Amino acid sequence: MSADCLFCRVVAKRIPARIVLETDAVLAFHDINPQAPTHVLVIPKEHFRAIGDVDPVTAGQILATAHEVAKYEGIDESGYRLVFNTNEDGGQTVYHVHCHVLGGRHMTWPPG
Ligand code: IU
Repeated sequence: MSADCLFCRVVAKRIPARIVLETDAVLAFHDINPQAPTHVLVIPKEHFRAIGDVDPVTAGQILATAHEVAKYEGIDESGYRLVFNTNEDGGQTVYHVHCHVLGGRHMTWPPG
């Protein structure tokens, strides 16, 4: 746990979140400022700054859980988008790696 990390505090249940799924390794919860009808964040419980710092096993757990979230939210067949905003140009604002699961509407391309 990183003492000043917001998402570590969510993992520790010190900050409330609307949890969708939880395993020993990862937590999925609704984004506080949703950008689509479904907008869930999947995070590892262990603190990693960004996707480049994550080991392959944990990365796989994040992706597998993201798909489970899509199934749980009923958007796996209609379609969804997974996003890892990474570092400044990537638009990352919270430096505890997280996978955005977005769906429930048609996504445009390219992203802004
Ligand atoms: P980003 O990829 O680092 O920009 O995404 C951070 C996300 O975390 C963003 O979508 C916020 O709305 C979301 N979030 C949250 O769900 N709860 C919070 O307390 C804070 C940010 I601060």
